[in-house]
Amino acid sequence: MARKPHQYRFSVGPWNFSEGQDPYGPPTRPAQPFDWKLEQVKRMGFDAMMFHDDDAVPDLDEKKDAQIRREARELKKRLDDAGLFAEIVAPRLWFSPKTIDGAYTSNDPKCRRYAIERSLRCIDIARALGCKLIVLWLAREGTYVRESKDASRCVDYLVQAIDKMLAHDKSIRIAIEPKPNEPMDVAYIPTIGHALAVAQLCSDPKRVGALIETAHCILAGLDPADEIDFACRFGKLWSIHLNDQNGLKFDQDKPFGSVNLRSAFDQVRALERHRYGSRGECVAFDVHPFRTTKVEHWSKHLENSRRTFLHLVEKARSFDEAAAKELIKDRNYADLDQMVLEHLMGV
Ligand code: GLO
Ligand code: MG
Repeated sequence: MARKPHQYRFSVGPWNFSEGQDPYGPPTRPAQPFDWKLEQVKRMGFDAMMFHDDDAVPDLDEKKDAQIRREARELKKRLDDAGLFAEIVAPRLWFSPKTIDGAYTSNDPKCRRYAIERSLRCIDIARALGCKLIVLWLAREGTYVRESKDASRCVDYLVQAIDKMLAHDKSIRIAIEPKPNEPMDVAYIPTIGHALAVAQLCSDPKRVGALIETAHCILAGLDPADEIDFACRFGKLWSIHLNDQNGLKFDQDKPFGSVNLRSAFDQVRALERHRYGSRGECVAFDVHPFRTTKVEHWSKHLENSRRTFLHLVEKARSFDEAAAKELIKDRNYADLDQMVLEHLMGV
């Protein structure tokens, strides 16, 4: 019997309304307050927002616990009023002077302690927002100089930090977002396999999973659809950042499908195959506007990514699986290849 198709829920972060600055030039759009972003998310009909801890509570390092909790509760109320929820909260562990040499894997024990303390505050914020999923993008966990750190000891540091977080709140789950490089030359958790291996060393492996980002898989030279399949086989895909990336260069965060529509189709097909979203997971687009984007087109990259995604859901659901099966049985991959192309071209 055919399974009933499920609906997807969509999520976006305030950082996805970026102002166009790059290492070579200043912003091209004026900074907007959080309320403007919230308004855009509501207007576009997205379901949820993603937060860094300091998107939710700015300057939290300067604030006392009670104030942090109060501000987070106020934000929760604004989200409730807007009919939105917080999908994830992620500690921003790459801005502070204390994370210059890494956060959990810094060579300085004081800095490692800061990173853990900050992560526990992040969990407090998530709790006040009614959010159970903490995302760890391990931005600075890696090296510029190979000999500066011991990669094996760094695995222990990562596990120790995650264990402290798991112990701080028994109801949260942690999703590791792998990325092979940028800002680091070489990162310690470059792929989903690394993330899931680290999860196995933690005190409660069931509560440690992954978030996959398309661009990060491509930067690692991997196929995003295969990474999705791999994580889903372990029941570990708890969030996803769909976007696109034109080869091996800086992390581009282009609109979903804008470089490789076929790969985007394969990613959607993998999500459909595993009924991603039917257990409450969200589809997030970690995309940025082009630097050239005018103020009046500021949200287009998000709306367009969702449009492409939904079209591809239709394409995945209308793909002639029986015909594909016959071609596979006959090892006629030439016609299978063409069948995919013609299905995408609508001919
Ligand atoms: C950067 C990451 C970043 C994270 C975000 C949430 O390359 O994709 O945008 O997704 O900080 O942790
Ligand atoms: Mg991301």
